[in-house]
Amino acid sequence: MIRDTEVTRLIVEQFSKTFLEHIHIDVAIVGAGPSGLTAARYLAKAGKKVVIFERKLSPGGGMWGGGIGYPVIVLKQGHEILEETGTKCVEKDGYWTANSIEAVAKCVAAALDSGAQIFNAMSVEDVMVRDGRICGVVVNWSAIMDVGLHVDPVSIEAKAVIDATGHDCDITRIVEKKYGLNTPTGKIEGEKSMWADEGERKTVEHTAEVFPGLYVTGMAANAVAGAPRMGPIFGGMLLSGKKVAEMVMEKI
Ligand code: 48F
Repeated sequence: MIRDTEVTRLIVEQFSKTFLEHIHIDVAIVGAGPSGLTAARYLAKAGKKVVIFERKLSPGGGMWGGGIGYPVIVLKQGHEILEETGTKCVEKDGYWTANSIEAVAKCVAAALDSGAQIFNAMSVEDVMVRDGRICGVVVNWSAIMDVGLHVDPVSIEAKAVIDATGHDCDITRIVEKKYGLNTPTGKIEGEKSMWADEGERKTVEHTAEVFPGLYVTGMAANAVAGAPRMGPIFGGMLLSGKKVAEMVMEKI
């Protein structure tokens, strides 16, 4: 016989236990798009305690829909990073293509298998700062934030925070507003119009620590630095995710 309240107890008990095991972590990654998932995989594989906080129910960010909803992504570089997850990449005319649904599913699975934790439906709404350094994130359920309920969030301590929130560069925007950034101009330059070749190069180049303890990766790196968007080509996201993982590993 199934006892309904046993289902309740198991869910609440299991989630509370997992959450409490992750209130002091090495790296908090905000956003489970391709760059965040890749960073999480490499960091967790290196033995770091990593959590991705994802605002939506489904991790995957902008990769699900390929281009114009056709579930295909294109890569010019970095296909080997995707292949490490088990995603099949097909070479054609100097490019690689992959099924976007397979790519998301396998990037998520690879991050989890490496030991990263994903908390979905949870938004990061602020950071923690001590002695001029980011030392954690402030989180709340997305549903609470979407409805606009006046419910206070809770905090998670982390040695490093990675902003992988894509075009919005949500976390860097919060820090810019309150403290300014350690970038050449000290502010967010804003994403420029589509130019895949330049955007792909710049997203890796601009993957950086923009405030002590805060790193940007993926499209957030281009939005902060004022570089172009690049549409449904994803090699730069993967390379940026790998680069940010290496940068963080050197520091913590
Ligand atoms: O947008 P997204 O996929 O970021 P990315 O890894 O990749 C960009 C590409 O998908 C595409 C592109 C390819 O060339 O340009 O756009 O840079 O994933 C960002 C994730 O962050 C979540 C959001 O729901 C999405 O899944 N997110 C955004 N803000 C928050 C957040 C927040 N404050 N808290 C938690 N999650």
